[in-house]
Amino acid sequence: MPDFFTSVPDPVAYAGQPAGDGLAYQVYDPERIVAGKRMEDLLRIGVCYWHSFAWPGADIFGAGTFDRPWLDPAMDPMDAARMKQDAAFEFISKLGVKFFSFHDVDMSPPGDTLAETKANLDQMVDRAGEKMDETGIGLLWGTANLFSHPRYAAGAATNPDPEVFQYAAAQVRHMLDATKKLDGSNYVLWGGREGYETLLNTRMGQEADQLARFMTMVAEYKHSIGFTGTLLIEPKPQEPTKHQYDYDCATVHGFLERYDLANEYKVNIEVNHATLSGHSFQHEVAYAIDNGIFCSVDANRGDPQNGWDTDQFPNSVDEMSLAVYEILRGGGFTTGGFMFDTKLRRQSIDRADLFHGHIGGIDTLARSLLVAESLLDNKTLESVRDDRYAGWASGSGADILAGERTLADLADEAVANDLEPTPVSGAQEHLENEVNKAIWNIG
Ligand code: XLS
Ligand code: NI
Ligand code: NI
Repeated sequence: MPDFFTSVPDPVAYAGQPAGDGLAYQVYDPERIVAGKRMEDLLRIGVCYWHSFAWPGADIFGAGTFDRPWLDPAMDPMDAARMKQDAAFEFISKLGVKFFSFHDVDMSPPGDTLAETKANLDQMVDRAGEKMDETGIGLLWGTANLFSHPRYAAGAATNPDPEVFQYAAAQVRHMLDATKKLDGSNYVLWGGREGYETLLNTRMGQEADQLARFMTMVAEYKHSIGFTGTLLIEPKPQEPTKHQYDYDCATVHGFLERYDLANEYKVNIEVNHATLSGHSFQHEVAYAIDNGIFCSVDANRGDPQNGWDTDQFPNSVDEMSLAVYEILRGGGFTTGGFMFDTKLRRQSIDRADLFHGHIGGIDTLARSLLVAESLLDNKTLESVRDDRYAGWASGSGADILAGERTLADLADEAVANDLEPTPVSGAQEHLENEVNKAIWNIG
């Protein structure tokens, strides 16, 4: 196919200043060294296939609005898949980022039988492999769509019907094979419809056991084929089901511990899912890092007035900086990265709009990274946190943590010494101002 995105420079470059047409990076400079690493290697930016190329811009009240010729139902499905793939790789290489992610159904059409569906996927995956070799673009993660087809209306692994579980197993096996073939860094399981609408017809305990069995089989298969990427769960509290089982990082962590899977899975934290669960994104990242399950991020944002997953492009440095700070403090990404699980608004119908969304979001992340570096270098938060917890580093505090004191012995000592702890300031406003200073002053 001839180029589709003809109105943008190839590639979009770092300009360091506002570009008149907005089609240049102001902050994202892949070569810039931040915290000892190239910015590109730290951020590990990815483009998603589904919202960007497989979604027509439809909503529940209206049809697609976007200019995506490959979604025309009159086209031969494999021709359409090839045209879509060409446009996707053109977009990603023009954007100048290193990764992408996809679901099986984003990349290839279903056949009349499961075997045909698999053959279509294999063909498109081989073709994607050639494109990846030509462009140097890598696969951040692969995943299987276990939620769109009507067969999954009552869940995939948590479906009351074992045949649906089996169908899902076939899909995941094919996508794990595909992800390995494309040398993917991770494999993601987002819960999809693993949850419930009403307890009137649901056995929660039974469904949890089914989900755990499925995840155990996935981990076993991963090892049997020698796939070395990381398996990821993507928590989400609700939507599409009223109550999703993978509610948030803490819920997922508890589940993994309960079923002895904590060594096999980490989390892919989506910003919009974090806020839907009533947490901040920073909270979810910090929880995952502190509990050893952090791996990757779906970078997007919600709208504070909407209670659903609006998947908007990230554009708040204030919100992102604190989360990126936690990521950097935790040592940065290993196999994970920032996947743009983002969609355009339905009225953004120009081909260049997809670039504007990504460029703004990537610049937001790049600037947040610089803020995070400055907060870390200046120990703005760490020196205060160190002082605040200093009592636990030695003396009685350290003894308590080491298990060397009992409740009774602490109580006796408190009475004998007439203990009277002195309150100290939490200095929240001071710290908020310090964070703002970093955001405003960073070069
Ligand atoms: C939906 C999820 C989905 C996953 C991939 O809310 O974010 O897009 O990232 O299945
Ligand atoms: Ni996501
Ligand atoms: Ni989402």
